[in-house]
Amino acid sequence: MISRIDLRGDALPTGGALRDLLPRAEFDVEAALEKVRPICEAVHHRGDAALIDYAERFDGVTLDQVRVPAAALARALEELDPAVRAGLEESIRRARTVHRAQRRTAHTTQVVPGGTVTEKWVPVGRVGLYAPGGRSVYPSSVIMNAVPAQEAGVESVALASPPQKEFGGLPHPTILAACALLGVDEVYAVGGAQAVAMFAYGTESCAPADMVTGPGNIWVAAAKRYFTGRIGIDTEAGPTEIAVLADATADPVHVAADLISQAEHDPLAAAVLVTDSAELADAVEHELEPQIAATKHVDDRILPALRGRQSAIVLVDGIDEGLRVVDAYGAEHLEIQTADAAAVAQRVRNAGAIFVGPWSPVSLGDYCAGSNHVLPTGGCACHSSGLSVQSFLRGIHIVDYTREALAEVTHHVVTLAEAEDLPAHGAAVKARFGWKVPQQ
Ligand code: HSO
Ligand code: ZN
Repeated sequence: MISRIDLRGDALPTGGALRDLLPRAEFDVEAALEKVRPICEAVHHRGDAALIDYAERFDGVTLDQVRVPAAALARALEELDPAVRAGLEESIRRARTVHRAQRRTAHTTQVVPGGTVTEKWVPVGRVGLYAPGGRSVYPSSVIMNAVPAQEAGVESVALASPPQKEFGGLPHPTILAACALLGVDEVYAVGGAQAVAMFAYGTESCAPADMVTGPGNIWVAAAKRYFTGRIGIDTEAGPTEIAVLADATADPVHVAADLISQAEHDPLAAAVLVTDSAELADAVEHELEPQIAATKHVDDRILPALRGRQSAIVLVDGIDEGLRVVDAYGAEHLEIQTADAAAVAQRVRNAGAIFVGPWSPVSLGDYCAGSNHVLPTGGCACHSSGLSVQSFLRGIHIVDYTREALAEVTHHVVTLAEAEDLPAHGAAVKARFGWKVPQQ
């Protein structure tokens, strides 16, 4: 069902060698780049006409416009199941509480008397959010993208999601309803790489955006890579991952349920259990079968995910070694199911988000913890964070020196400029003092 990697006994390898022992799914964004290039160029040159052509070709719908009319958003909200509406509203409320607390205020540092540097935080002007269609219609992801952008103060927030044949060429109604609940009223029925291109270049209907965020398939990831440097992006989203660091005190029923919960997303999803208890490993494996038998998405997603090379039970000598393994892996989601879980969680360095103890499953974080579920995958947690208010802010330094404060440091500037063979740099300062270095 799920492979085992036994790292007990010998000393663990270090650094990259340890990481290489923990295989990941193939997700070759580079290969997809070649395919998205002509799509992006077509959108650049033909604008809305190209978007309409791709909707016909990839989504099987004939659109006469790509912008979703306001009435369709209002209707989707009216027709939304009240229980789903209540769940989305609670999710939005909790996410707003957490993300509001992430706002940053300007800070001024007096470097010397008369010389200050202020760092002010300015939201990105316009953001394009992407919400997938098909297998992954997640209104929760609309929330996780829109809330941090809104709380950061982004003035213009638009969303694209693929047109759905069964909904008359509109994006899925729960996506539209989530937009309506969030106050996102600029929505486009555009999917895949072409949606990223629409936001990057702009078209007749859609103004260009400064940044594109949100999960998507490999084509969306490739388009984000294509536009890197031109627009801002969040990290490229790969298949979802859960790692569980557990000891003998963990409940195998919980651990198995949580592994299955993320395997449910995708045949390439990764479920990794790291434990120092062979008994727990056996019990979890034993528990997987009945739980899988009782759920949906078994043959198309859960079984291929658990059997895939990206999923494993990793046996280690102790929790210290387990921590080294989960740090080397850098999971998108990491659960700590050990004695004294909060203390163990404090010692983790690499993870997109950490879920502590038996009552904080990843599914809670997916919907209603208040935390963000757009998180770094593929080991990017070693250098990047999940989506937050910070993702949508730019810190701008404001340098403000008086004549005296500049005079005092001029000799250093001139010396450093000369050391770099850039005399005009030094001259630009000396010009203010009669082309001389002022006396100290
Ligand atoms: N676990 C997914 C997000 C999600 N789960 C959406 C349910 N809906 C990646 O973090
Ligand atoms: Zn999930």
